[in-house]
Amino acid sequence: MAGEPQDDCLFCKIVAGHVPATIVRETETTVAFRDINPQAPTHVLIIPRAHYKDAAALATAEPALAADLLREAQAVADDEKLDSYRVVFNTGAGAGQTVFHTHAHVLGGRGLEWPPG
Ligand code: DGP
Repeated sequence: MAGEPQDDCLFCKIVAGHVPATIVRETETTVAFRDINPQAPTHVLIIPRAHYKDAAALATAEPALAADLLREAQAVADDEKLDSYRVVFNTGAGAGQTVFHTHAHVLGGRGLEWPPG
């Protein structure tokens, strides 16, 4: 069923507490934790507790939950005292998505170039 935990999903295991992570924020619907391979001084991943494979699937099924991720991105930025930051949803393998459970990357704490690589 849509949104149900998947046995083979790494981020579902983090939500369940079966895989350790450095969690920085939690809400009823989301979990935010530090990326294991940080690309900036602040690199936090924000995920919905519910399993959707990517941002598009989440936004279609539960738009309010997609909005929760963006609100939490600002909360992370506030916690980390970031004046500016970048939110990235890699969507599809060709765009660099490697974990197929929706996640927002929140990056900040250094100058960020545009265009991204
Ligand atoms: P993406 O490539 O957009 O699917 O991002 C997946 C991110 O997940 C990547 O930046 C590395 C991070 N990651 C992978 N495995 C783990 C893990 O076990 N723990 C944590 N904290 N992050 C992970």
